[in-house]
Amino acid sequence: MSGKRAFLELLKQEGVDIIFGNPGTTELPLMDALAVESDLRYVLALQEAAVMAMADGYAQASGKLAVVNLHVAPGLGNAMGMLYDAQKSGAPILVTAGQHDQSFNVTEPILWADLPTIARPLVKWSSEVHRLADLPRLVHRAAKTAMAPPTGPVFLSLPGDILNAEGDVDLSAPTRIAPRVRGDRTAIEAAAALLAGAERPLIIAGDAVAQGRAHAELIELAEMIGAPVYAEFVPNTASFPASHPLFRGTLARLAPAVRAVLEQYDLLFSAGGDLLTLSLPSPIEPIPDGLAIIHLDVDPWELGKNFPARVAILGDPKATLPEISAAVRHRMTSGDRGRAGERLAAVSKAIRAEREALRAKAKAAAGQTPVQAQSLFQALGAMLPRDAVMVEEAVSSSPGLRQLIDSDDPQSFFGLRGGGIGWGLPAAIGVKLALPDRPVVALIGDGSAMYTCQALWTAAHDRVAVIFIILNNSSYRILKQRLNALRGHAAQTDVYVGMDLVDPAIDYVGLARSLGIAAERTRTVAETIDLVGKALAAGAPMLIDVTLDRSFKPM
Ligand SMILES: Cc1ncc(C[n+]2csc(CCOP(=O)(O)OP(=O)(O)O)c2C)c(N)n1
Ligand SMILES: [Mg+2]
Repeated sequence: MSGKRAFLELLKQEGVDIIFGNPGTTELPLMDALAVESDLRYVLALQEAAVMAMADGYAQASGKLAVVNLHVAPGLGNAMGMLYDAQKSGAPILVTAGQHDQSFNVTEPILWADLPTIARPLVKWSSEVHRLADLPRLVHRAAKTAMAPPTGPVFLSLPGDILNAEGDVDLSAPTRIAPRVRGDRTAIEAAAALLAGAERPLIIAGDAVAQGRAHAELIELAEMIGAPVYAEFVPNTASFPASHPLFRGTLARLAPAVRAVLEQYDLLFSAGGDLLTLSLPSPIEPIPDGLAIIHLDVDPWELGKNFPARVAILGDPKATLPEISAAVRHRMTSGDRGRAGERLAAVSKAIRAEREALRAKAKAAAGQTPVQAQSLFQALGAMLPRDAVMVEEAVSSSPGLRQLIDSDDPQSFFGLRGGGIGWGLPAAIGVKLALPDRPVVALIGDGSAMYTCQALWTAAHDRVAVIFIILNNSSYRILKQRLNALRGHAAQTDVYVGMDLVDPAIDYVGLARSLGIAAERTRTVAETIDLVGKALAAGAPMLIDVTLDRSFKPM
């Protein structure tokens, strides 16, 4: 068997059905093998950042191994920003790149560099194949490592001489590490003792809850102790059903805002929640003194990483939460149960009132032009079918999004965890490829869309029916907000250098149409909703460029 054929057979053994890539000469052996391959689909993206983010969306939405194939050092280089995002979201991706023949590399040919070294800081494991006989072991090791909790990207360099070599190849077989690791019994009892008697508990729900499909298990615990559930600081999954009465929305990424919330509580239970990825330094400690922390996570690195945990449990939420709930139930006195019941009623009532107020405010502004983002989200929330999947890179427009659009099942929402913008537009394509029967709506900032707008061509070419909504405030609004808050020269002179996307205004409609996507500009919520309805019915990709309010100063 040839190396190139063996590689494809190995991927199929690993359950792979799509390779996301952008080819060059060093990938030609692979492209040659794909010419006679019918079980693996090659999805071409026209820039490597788009390739990587598509694979990320696909991996997250499918829970399966995604495969990426890039072109030597510049191809890998272009993909690095999105590889960073994939690392932060723990997307299981086998990133591969073609390399020159090993005997040629000593001359330092064009595009050559030491690829595993470049990829290494952003992946769980990084290597190169040096003998055809090692190819199966290394591919299986790569796939096993990417899929092992905590999941994440891995890198494998594929020299041309390995792909072109012929020999007897034993394909061997995949390994999957069973993910349902149960937490330590003693730690579970210690956690239960704290939870049963807590006066003012809160829960932060993280990605592991959605990835492990543990909504029901977390709901059981939250209702039992009457605790509100916050989405973690940078939510990139629906870690809790948005319409549940205890869902309190997303915490901010700034220490003072986090502290203001946490000060209301005496016990924090983090179910795989991120503690804490903040976006700016602050002299204010986000965690108040006296807030006890119970931290459950699939990744030992995250446990107590920044703040000491009173109880740290290494375990999978799906497997461990029922044991915690059982232990809490066993320990709760009738007094505890009474107080928890009162909390459940009071917290649900407060959350309902808050949500209704937010909805009413958004509705009241629905006729305004330019469009207010929250009014658009409210209207979308009211019209989208229950199985709609949101992909979010709304940046400064994101507050309130999770409360205004009900994303209720674990695959119903994907957001930008890593912070490297340009992720959302291609990620939405990957999500739709993973969930072809569900409507996928991507909410993308105008600035963010420009990093990877080439992905629109892939949506057109591969008929991937995503509805792309460009939240167009013709600016890097979040940067203006942050710069204004610094109260420096920019705030005094009202000059914001490098943050206005005007003169010329970007023609997203023309851009999308040039790449084969139907597109329209809208100036009202009503027009936008009307178009979304038409796009849903058409089942084809569409871009809607919504002119948003660009004001950024606090009222
Ligand atoms: C790869 C990358 N480059 C630059 C940045 C810095 N950055 C963060 S937000 C932002 C602007 C986002 O603009 P837009 O998508 O229009 O959202 P808005 O702030 O207007 O809501 C920039 C440039 C980043 N996070 N990632
Ligand atoms: Mg913008």
